[in-house]
Amino acid sequence: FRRLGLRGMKQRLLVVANRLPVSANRRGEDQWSLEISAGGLVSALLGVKDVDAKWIGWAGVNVPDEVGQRALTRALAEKRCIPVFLDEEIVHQYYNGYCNNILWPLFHYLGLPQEDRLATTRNFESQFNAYKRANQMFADVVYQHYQEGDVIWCHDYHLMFLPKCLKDHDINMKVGWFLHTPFPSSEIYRTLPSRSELLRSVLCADLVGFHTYDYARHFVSACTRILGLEGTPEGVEDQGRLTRVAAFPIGIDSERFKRALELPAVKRHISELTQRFAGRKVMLGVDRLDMIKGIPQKILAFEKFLEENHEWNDKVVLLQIAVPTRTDVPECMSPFCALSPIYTLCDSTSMSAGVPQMHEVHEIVGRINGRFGTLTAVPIHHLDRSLDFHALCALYAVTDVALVTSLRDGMNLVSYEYVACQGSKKGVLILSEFAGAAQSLGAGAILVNPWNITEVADSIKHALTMSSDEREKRHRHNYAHVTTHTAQDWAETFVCELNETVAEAQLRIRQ
Ligand code: ADQ
Repeated sequence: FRRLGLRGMKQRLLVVANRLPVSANRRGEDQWSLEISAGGLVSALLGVKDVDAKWIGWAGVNVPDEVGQRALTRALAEKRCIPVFLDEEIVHQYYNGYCNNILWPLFHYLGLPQEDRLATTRNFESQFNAYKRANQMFADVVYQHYQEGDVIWCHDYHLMFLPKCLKDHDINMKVGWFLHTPFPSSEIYRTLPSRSELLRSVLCADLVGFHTYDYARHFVSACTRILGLEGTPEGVEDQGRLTRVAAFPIGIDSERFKRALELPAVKRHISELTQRFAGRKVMLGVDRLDMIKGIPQKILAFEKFLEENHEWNDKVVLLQIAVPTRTDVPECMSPFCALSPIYTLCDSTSMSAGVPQMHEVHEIVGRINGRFGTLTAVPIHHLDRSLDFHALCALYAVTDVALVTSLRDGMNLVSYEYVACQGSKKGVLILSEFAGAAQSLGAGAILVNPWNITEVADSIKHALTMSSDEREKRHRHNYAHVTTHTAQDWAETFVCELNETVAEAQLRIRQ
């Protein structure tokens, strides 16, 4: 409370993200049913004391009529959410196009799809214009709800133009922007045609945050190399005005996971799973079906492990839970055509996954199960779906090894969630060195290059045969990190830092 420096008042916080943390279903002309999705950001902000937060974002549905819009606005108000209404065309150009077909792959060091490259280049300008229009629509809703002193926290690559829109409207707004994905090396970033305009807009924010120090450093180098501005240890300076740039690694609400493990329903799941897989080691992958998550590479590595370690056939099972996300983004580079193998509110729909990748994964899984399965057991259980929270916690708890092999990932919360649920089992985490989480869990996890399937296969063997002493030691390190660097700390630190940054800037002006 003191850290927020609010002198007895609750800090009003407007959280602006592409998606609201709800799914909305229309039940009639003026009837909506809403379900809150408890993503990382939601639980992070719920845990921050003395903050009065409201959400501004798109509800993920097209509502062309005014009756529907008014009804949805009313229903959302009860959940402290404020909708931005985007029509189908703008969603297509801004969201499917510019955000998910251009920024998402670029920020994850993946190339554009070969067949789409020219079309993307041709459509670039119209998609960028739609992106700016959409950002302006978010800003318009912020203006309607803004009160002096509010903190405005903009999230992610969908809203890089928003800080500029807000500051153009009122220079005194306290604006922070946080990126949930990696920020790529300036050598990659500089290929973006709208590179300067986006950087200049982000620099309008008072505080710019990233998951890791490396992403922050890449951003500062992009500003120095592309805009010719001065990078300082504090951030980026432009004509005497400082934009503070820093790393704020996100965490999870680890207590929520620990509490869930005590629930009878979760205990029941755990005992069912334990019986079901008795006599076999269980390995787990939980990912969105997105090219950045490296699911095909992970399964190929598992195949290699089985090929080279016949004694493990029938004694280990891989459970891969892959929730399909977006299927309407023109797909998708094969994950193998990346530029460089040598590259919650979590927005549940912002991933360019797509049907072809699902087919690719099915094909590999079918082949491996055909090759190594028996009449009574298969080595891979692959599910194309999301699991509810209790089932997910139970799976995390019974698993001997978790495999997180993202080709790139801003942070990766699955690795944190797994560790939080492993209090008694002390399972092993195999973690991609290209996930932000590698910087915090690197000392406890086995780090791998996900492109090197031989290395991943060897790590699987190492994990399965690891001594209990080593497992214990590795787990202790990770558990201490996950339970002390929580989502609440992350959100509180960001908001505090934003308040302080603005206060210091005002002081400098007065002096
Ligand atoms: P995501 O790419 O969505 O987030 P991640 O951080 O792993 O990646 O979070 C995924 C969340 O979805 C986790 O809470 C997980 O439990 C849940 N989830 C995934 N698959 C699921 C399934 N099949 N069933 C049920 N739940 C599932 C983006 C960035 C990340 C960054 C986060 C937060 O891409 O790098 O860590 O934002 O900043």
